[in-house]
Amino acid sequence: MNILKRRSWELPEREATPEHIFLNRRQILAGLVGGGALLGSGLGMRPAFAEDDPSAGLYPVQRNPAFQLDRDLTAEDVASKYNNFYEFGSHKQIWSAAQDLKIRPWTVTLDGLIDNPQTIGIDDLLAKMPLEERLYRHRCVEAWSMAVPWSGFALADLVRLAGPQTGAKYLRFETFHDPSVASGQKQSWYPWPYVEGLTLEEATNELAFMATGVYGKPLANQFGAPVRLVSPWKYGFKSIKSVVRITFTDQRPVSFWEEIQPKEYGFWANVNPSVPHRRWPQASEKLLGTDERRTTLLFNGYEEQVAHLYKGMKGELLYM
Ligand SMILES: Nc1nc2c(c(=O)[nH]1)N[C@H]1C(S)=C(S)[C@@H](COP(=O)(O)O)O[C@H]1N2
Ligand SMILES: [Mo]
Repeated sequence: MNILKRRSWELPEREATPEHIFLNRRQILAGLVGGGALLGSGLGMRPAFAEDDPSAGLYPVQRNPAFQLDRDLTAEDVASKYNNFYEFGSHKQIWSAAQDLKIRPWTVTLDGLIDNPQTIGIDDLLAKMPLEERLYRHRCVEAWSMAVPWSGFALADLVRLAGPQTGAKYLRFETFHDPSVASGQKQSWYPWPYVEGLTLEEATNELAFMATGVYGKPLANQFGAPVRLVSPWKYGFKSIKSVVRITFTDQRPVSFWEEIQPKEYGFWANVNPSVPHRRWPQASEKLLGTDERRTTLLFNGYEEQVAHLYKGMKGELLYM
């Protein structure tokens, strides 16, 4: 009876509960082999975070006080062990598998309709960009949310570096493609590599951010190291991880999820509590790591910063 009554939108919550059990088991397991310090060597497991990241010395960076939260930060341990990163599996416990991703050397290619096409090493890029910390909410389309301190730089600064030409209307972002490291990419029914897109206007909005760190350290692999997009007024799937290419184009990009299921996932994907997903409501969200559910806010609470971008747009599915 319960099974029949259970709606699909409850899935994320159901997955969230077993997560605690998973963690407890892991801790117990660690205890059995003599403590957390052995996690890296015992049992063939890898440490959750790369200690040898060459950019470690850059963090922590100064917090930008313009970005305030209406809730507590999600605990680091919770946010780093509940991730969507389909390249490493279609479940939430990918943090361990994601440690296989080699994040040096790493280059980001800027190409398309720009004056300064280039392929730039991540450390050169980090040296060029003014880094800051921002506290942002993050709302997954699956109706869970978190609040995290990202470090990185405004996407607008990267756009300036690229020098868009007239005619450039969109940014098309692409994730790495390496099935030998990311076993999810061996699943050929997914349209790899992961692709996302923004309009140039969205990309130069003050909120659009490229994260290179989180919790005062370089990004751990599972968060999308070494550089990922953060567009907090949109559903989380827009915030593409481990970016290797940004193409400036006059064509609207078709994103990974849009290609898989265009009836459920569109280009705009702005958060709106009154527009349900086809299979579940979006009115509220579960705060990761707590028992709390909260009412979801229009544009995830960033209405003031972004609502003007969509004023007067007609015939667009802005909220899926
Ligand atoms: N390349 C890539 N980027 C991705 C995803 C993914 O599977 N692959 N998942 C997206 C989804 S659905 C969400 S909710 C966020 C999750 O980010 P987090 O794991 O840092 O919380 O990453 C987004 N970016
Ligand atoms: Mo998501």
